[in-house]
Amino acid sequence: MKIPKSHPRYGSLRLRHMLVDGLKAGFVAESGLIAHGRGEAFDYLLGERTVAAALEAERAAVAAILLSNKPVVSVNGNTAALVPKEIVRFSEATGAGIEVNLFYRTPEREKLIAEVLKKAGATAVLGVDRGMKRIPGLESERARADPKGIWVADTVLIPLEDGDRAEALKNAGKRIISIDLNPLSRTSSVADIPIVDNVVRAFPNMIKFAEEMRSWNKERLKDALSRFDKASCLKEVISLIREGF
Ligand code: PTJ
Repeated sequence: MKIPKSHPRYGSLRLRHMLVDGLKAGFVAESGLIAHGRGEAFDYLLGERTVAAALEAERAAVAAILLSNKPVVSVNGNTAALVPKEIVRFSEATGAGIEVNLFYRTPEREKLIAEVLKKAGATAVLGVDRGMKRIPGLESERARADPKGIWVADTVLIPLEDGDRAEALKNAGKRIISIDLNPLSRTSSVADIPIVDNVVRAFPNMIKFAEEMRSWNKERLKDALSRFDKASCLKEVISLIREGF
């Protein structure tokens, strides 16, 4: 179905259709549509915009990634459907690796997502070979970690993640940056830097920050990172939802 651009909910409907197309193509999980609906509800409560606290978290996240030795972006079905080009641009701007990691894993979905990312310009996609390691403390397929990627990463960016894996990655000593519209989720509370924003806004914002900040020296990046206060960031987002905007 073609959505008329004049439709007042055009932007929101477009995202839904990107996910439905990804489902039909076989790389978005059925539950991905339900997860998106939950995200939409929180996005609505936040006014479908990047709130100031999220923008601060995005700036801190870019500083953390630029300061890391081995940063990796974890990609699932929903993010591959919504922001494939942006993930590649972000990886180019920061040097972060790209790794496919799925909750509802099948080798077919893994392969299709790697193809989507390569079509979007990725030259290397991790997480699709044999010989994966397993993050301790996790029984789901999400435990898989590429020995050249998440396994050795010091910082992992996890958009739309489940709390169990966020916690297991954190316990494995990694710095965790989440993108999750639910500020109350376990993922948001476990993350070192929780970005409460829609991936479709967070990635473009972070690409802009990365393009500006990649010329900064370490001291300046460390200073930007040290200004970030996770507790007040989450508090601000939750009070915006409670009090309205
Ligand atoms: O592709 P797979 O197999 O790895 O499966 C992916 C899903 C998303 C189905 C899986 O990770 C899952 O079940 O996730 P959860 O536990 O439902 O968590 C998804 C979180 O992402 C929820 O807290 C949503 O509010 C949030 N969310 C949904 N859409 C967006 C979002 N956050 C940011 N941007 C969005 N567009």
